[in-house]
Formats: sequence, C-alpha cells, structure tokens
Amino acid sequence: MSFYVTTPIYYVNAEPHLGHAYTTIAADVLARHMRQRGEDVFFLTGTDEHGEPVADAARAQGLEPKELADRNAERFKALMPRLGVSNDFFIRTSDEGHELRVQEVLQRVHDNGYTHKGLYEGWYCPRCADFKVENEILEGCLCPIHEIPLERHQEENWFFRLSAFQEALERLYAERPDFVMPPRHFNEARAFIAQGLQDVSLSRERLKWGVTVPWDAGHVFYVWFDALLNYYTALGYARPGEDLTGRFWPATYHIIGKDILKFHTVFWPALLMAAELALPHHVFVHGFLLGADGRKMSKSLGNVLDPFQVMEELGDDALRFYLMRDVAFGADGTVGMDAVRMRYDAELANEYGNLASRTIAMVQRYRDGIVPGVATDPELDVELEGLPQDVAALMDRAQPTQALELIWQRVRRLNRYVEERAPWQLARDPADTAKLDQALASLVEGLRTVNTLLHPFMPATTDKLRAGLGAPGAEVTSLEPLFPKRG
Ligand code: ME8
Repeated sequence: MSFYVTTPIYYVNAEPHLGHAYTTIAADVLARHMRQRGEDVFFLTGTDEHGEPVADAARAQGLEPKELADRNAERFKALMPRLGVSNDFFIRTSDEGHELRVQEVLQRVHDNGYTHKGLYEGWYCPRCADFKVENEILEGCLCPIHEIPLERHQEENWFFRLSAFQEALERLYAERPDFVMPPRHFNEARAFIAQGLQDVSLSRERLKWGVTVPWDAGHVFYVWFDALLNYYTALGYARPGEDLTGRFWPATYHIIGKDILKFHTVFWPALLMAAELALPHHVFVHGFLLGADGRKMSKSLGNVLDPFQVMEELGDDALRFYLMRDVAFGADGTVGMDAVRMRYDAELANEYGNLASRTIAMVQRYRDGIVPGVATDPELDVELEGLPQDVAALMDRAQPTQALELIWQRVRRLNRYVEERAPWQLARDPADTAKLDQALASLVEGLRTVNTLLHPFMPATTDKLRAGLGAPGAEVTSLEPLFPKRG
C-alpha cells in the first residue's frame, strides 16, 4: 500500500521555529512508522516562497525576493536532517517543475469554467496573505492570528468559483467523517461551509513575485493556490525522469496546524474537484504550541521555545520525544524548557535509558554478555502481546501521542519487572539459574520490542540501542548512556 504524508510548506519570510519543527516531526514519525510496516512511503515537506509577505520581507532587507527565498529555504532544508526528519523530497515553490504544473492545473480549472474576473475589496492581513471575513476580525481591526492591524485592499482579480462547490463540499463532509481529523476540526470546517461559500480571489495584479497566470500574463496566482498545489506538483518532478503521481496520489495525510484549516479543508478539496483530481484521504489538523503565557508561540509575540537550544542541551531525540509526548497531537498545549527538562530526567534518563543500561549490564555480569536462549516469561508476554497492533491502529489514525503512551506503559512495566525478579538476588543461588535465564531473556526481548516501536519517535537513540542489544543469540555490548544524567 502507498502512504503519502505531507507537512505545510513553510514561509521563507521568517526563520524556522519550533512550530515548524513540530509539524515536521509528527509527519516524520508517521512516515517512519509506515516504512517500518513495509508500506510504500513518500514524505514531502518544503518551503512556500511566493507572495506578498516574502516580497515585503525581501524589500525591507534590500534583497530580491529570490535571494531571500534562497537564503531562508536553505535554513529550512538544513533543519530537516538536524531534526532527524526523513523527508523524501524538499519542494520549493520557486522550482520550475512546480511552477509549470501549477499553470497546467489552474489552466484546467479555468478551462472548466471555474474562474471569473471581479473586484475584490476587504480587510487583508499581509502576514497571512489572506483577506479576513467580518466575524474573524479582532477588535481594533486586528488579524485574529497575528494580532496586527489589517489593511483595506481593493483590487481587480481573477476569482475561483468556490461557491460552485457548496453542495459538493457538503456531500463530501456528509459522506466522509474522517476527511478532516480530529472531529472538532471536522465540525469547524463543516460549519464554515454551512455559512455559505463565497468566491475567492485567485490572482494578484500588483504583485510580480509569483506564478504567472497563463491566460492573463499581467497577473500572478494568489500565493495560497500556488502553495496548496505543491502537494500534487512535487510528485511530478521529485524524481527526475519519473512521475510518481500514479503511485502516490491522492495523499494519505496532509498534516497541518489549525491556523490554515480553511485553506486545506475548504479551498483545497474544491480546487481539486475543479481540476478533476482525486481528494486526499485525510487532513489532520493539530493544535498550537503555546508559550508559557498561554498564547500561540510566535516570533511576533516573543514567547518561543527555541528548538536549537533543546537539541543542543538534551539532544535531537529528546526534542522529538518531548513534542510528541507532552502535547496531545491534535490539541493545544503549553511548552517550555522546564517541562522539556522534566520529561528528559524522569522518562528518558531514569526510565528508558536506565532500563537499557541495566538490562545490558546484567546480561554482561551474569551471562558474559550472551542473552540466554530460553523462552520468555509468559507473565510478561501477556502484557506485551498485541502492542505492535495497538500502536499501528493508533498511528493509522495519526495519534502518535496515544501510541507513545501505550509504548511507555510497557517501558515502565519492564522496569517494574526488573524490580520484581531482582536478578541480582537470583544470581546468588545456583538453584535459580533457570529463573535468571528467563528474566534476562524476557527483559532483552521486551526491550527489543519497545525499542522497535520507539524507533519512529527517536530514530538515532533506538538505532544505538538496537546495535547494543545485538541480534538474538549474539553478544550484547555496553553503550554510553542513551540519555546522560544532567549535571
Ligand atoms: O502557513 N504551534 O506557513 P507558516 C503549532 N506557507 N504549529 C505551528 C505553530 C505553533 N505555535 N506555529 C507554526 C504557512 N506552526 C503557509 C502554509 S501549506 C500549502 C502553506 C506550524 O510558515 C503549523 O503546521 O506560517 C502551521 O500550520 C504552520 O507551521 C504554518 O507555517
């Protein structure tokens, strides 16, 4: 089966921050998990480079838009391996392959009669690159997301006939309750549609930094249409000489933050219908990481937890673990450096790291490093039984936090097992040899199981431990502490 997962493509007018890392890590966890299950996986991330925000930011720095885009796209691209992210391609919307395919798809939308010319006037947020409707605008005429003043804009544009898809979208939501997940965001999207859809502007005339409208060369496409199409265009040119569209389209999961829900759950399916393309299976909408002040983390609010600080102090896998563990994926959650350190000490160092090091140490001390080739303890087997299937079922529904919790319960169970069996006592009495063999074999086997299931969350650490545990029958080797105690 094919599994195609995407992240939003990130604006290059700002530097990468924790929010970007968050979505990308979550998508990576799903991609790695599906690869472990032998699925045919394609995982896409990248940068959104056109539009007013980038043009404005470039101008402010005395640069051409492309120069700013090149510089910042590089930062996003470099972030991926740093986060242990295993994307199969990194799309940039300034790629020629992307631009050509955007023109091809939107020309089809035009030919199918879903565009018209008209005058647009409204309140516009330059950071969102979006007009705001009356009921979302904050008091004082501020953007509900960025809390900056909105601007009155009027322009002659090409419009996309979103209103033509009112019924088709209502039917989509009636027929596919898992098109948008989790349910609260499904309901939000459905309620937005139920209010009645208005046509949306598809092009910009004043702006030069964008993809040229093929039937009206004085316009570029509104950045959101260009951006959304990345999910489709990438498959056409990600592998030179090969078109992956048939193999991976439609996407299995688009993972997004709730700030861009309307675009992905209303505009995007309508656009795909207008272009006669298949719709994605699921849009999964996650919540906001909030600063200690309880507000959405953002540069402009200055309450950002710095992912680089976390990685430098505690390691990349600690960042990945923390983000998937501490904030229930799908809900909002507060994040902060103190909480990261707490999880690191209590769970990574004391529970998991400790379980790994004492298991290996006991096999070395009592059995010269060779894992006893005996059957595992049925009492423990029962408690680990079905775990891979349960984890898989949760991952199928994009619930990494719940999956991690199930795995962690077993990490704790294994630590309790060490205390219950007390191998150091069994080792004292030759009559307990068989019991000791069984306890050690069970611990190694249990650790192997949880370590495999943890791999998508903490790829580097679990690889180290897998090497230390060796193949069944082979010798275990001592490791440096997986998560060293902090000084
Ligand atoms: O919106 N908490 O790009 P963007 C959680 N280019 N996630 C967060 C977050 C936070 N505080 N802040 C950002 C764009 N994110 C468009 C997308 S897609 C076709 C075009 C994450 O750079 C989250 O995934 O503003 C959010 O949706 C995304 O970054 C917005 O990134």
